[in-house]
Amino acid sequence: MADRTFVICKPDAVERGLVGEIVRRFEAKGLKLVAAELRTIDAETAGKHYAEHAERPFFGELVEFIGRSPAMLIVLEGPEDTWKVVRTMMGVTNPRESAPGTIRGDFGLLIGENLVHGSDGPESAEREIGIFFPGLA
Ligand code: D4T
Repeated sequence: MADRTFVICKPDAVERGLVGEIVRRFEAKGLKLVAAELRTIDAETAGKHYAEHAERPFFGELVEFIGRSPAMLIVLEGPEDTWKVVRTMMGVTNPRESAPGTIRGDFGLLIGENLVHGSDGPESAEREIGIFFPGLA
């Protein structure tokens, strides 16, 4: 049974020309692209996506950052636990602590500009795919 997850190459990744490298890694791992679109995320959509962080002090900055320029929105598919495979390849949230070999570990330094988002579980994946690609079955 195929298993899907949602990924954002955040505005910093697009601005730095790292989308190709990030997508290359996922494809090389064996994950398949199901959907991909370069889109500027509006504040309403960002608010829905980051609803769990609404009370956090960095929420305003988060919404502003994610919408400051186009992001690459991606749905990936793999055989099982795709969200977990992607999260492992991303590295931990703070790029200063992310392991070398991970996307954040290899390319990032700032927590506020940590290059990628990946759903943190099957329910989040379903919810987020529904927000960004409502037409996807
Ligand atoms: P995302 O959601 O972008 O995949 O990141 P994580 O799942 O790895 O981390 P998160 O949900 O805890 O944080 C969401 C987003 O907020 C930024 N952030 C986080 C920040 O700017 N300052 C902070 O102190 C924290 C904890 C980074 C990712």
